[in-house]
Amino acid sequence: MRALVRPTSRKLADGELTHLERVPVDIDLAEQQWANYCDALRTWGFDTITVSGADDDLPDEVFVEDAVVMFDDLAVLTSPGAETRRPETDAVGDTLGSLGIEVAALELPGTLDGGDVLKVDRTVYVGQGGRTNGEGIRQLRALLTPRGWTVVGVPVTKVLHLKSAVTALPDGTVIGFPDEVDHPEVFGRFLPMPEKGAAVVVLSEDTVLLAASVPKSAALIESLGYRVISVDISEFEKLEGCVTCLSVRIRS
Ligand code: CIR
Repeated sequence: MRALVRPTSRKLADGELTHLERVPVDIDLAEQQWANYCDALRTWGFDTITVSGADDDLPDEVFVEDAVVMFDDLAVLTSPGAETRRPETDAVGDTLGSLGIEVAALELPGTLDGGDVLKVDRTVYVGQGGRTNGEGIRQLRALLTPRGWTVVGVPVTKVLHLKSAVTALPDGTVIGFPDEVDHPEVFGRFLPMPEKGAAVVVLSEDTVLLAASVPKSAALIESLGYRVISVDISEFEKLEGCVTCLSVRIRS
């Protein structure tokens, strides 16, 4: 298993903000937290593939999940909804191409951020909100339907991305903090979490990665029979990032 990661720009503090106030960021701490996050991925069996060099003109580039989404062996380069983030896909596409991975790309006027894409089995929930528009969803559906995926659009109004609000446990149960979830009834099984930002990265069938900022949710998930790995990502949370956005898992 492999995971795509991208080092942080030293200008992370200048990244896009939608729902939070801008606060100072400790960039050295951010770099350390990013290294620890990558270590956790490697500990759980992922080879990390680093997208070429940090580019200080792309403050949000560390949030690599927004630039590409994997569907089986196909990588779909997104069409980021924030203008400042559009150039991020170039280096991601180059890295994937050099690995021999098949790459498709969404195009303007369609916009879609990877943070809006939640896969549960063969269903692809796509948040339609500030960053992703209907044309972006339409293009993704056209690419994926012939490949056996069902694309389901979900309005998102309360948070930046669909996956800021909801992610899925390995058993397919969708979890999230109810105040941040627009339409919990859309998901087959929805389990409320006690804290904002209770997002998981699935590391294996019985292990998930959570942010250190959500200990009650970690305890709840542990009580359901999962092993929970916690990582501190405080500096990325200041920029509206969560654990999912720092990597793209390639399971082929
Ligand atoms: C942004 O607003 O685009 C970045 N500051 C944060 C992106 C976080 N991405 C994600 O949760 N998938």
